[in-house]
Amino acid sequence: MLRLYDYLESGNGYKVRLLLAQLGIPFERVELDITRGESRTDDFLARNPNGRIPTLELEDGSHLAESNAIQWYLAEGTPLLPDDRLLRAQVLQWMFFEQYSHEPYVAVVRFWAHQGLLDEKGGEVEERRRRGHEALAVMERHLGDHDFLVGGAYSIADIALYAYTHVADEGGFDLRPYPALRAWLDRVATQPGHIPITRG
Ligand SMILES: N[C@@H](CCC(=O)N[C@@H](CS)C(=O)NCC(=O)O)C(=O)O
Repeated sequence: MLRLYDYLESGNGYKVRLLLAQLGIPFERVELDITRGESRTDDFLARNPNGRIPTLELEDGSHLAESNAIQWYLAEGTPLLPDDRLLRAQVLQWMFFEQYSHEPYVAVVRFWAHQGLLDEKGGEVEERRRRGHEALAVMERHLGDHDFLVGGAYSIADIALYAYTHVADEGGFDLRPYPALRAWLDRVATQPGHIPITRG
């Protein structure tokens, strides 16, 4: 059986949990408390030298890290990853956007808020919120005339960006200025097999 090294609060972990649930793939979840260094033990570093969850252990004992790479691996051959060459590249386009222009701002400020670090981080918080809003505005423009991010159908690109966008308010991001984005959040949350971030 697949084994997912995970941390329940993590949107990166949630991407994989949500996809596994929607594909109906059974898996064992191993919760690591990343705030107590449990992803930096010798045992875990042997599984992922980068010391981060999510990390997926495959049936043959090999390991795969990086949430979007794991999603790509799991979704291959399913309706959640298109066959068409251009659509596949567009899925990657949104996943790279998520990692470079969205997650470092929207996810990181939420993590700081959860850890009570907002005062300590000072002006960095507002700068990251500004950059996070830039990413949300890009999504809003696209979703103004598209139901889903790629090809008119729900895909792993939507999962990648849903994970931290739907909890952005926890980092102080007000989503009221983004009506198309909020309608998309509702569409994603009503896809078959959807589970909340709080469920392991
Ligand atoms: N780019 C990676 C980011 C993974 C990541 O930053 N994981 C965080 C939790 S969301 C983590 O494991 N942090 C623990 C640590 O850095 O020790 C992905 O998409 O999976």
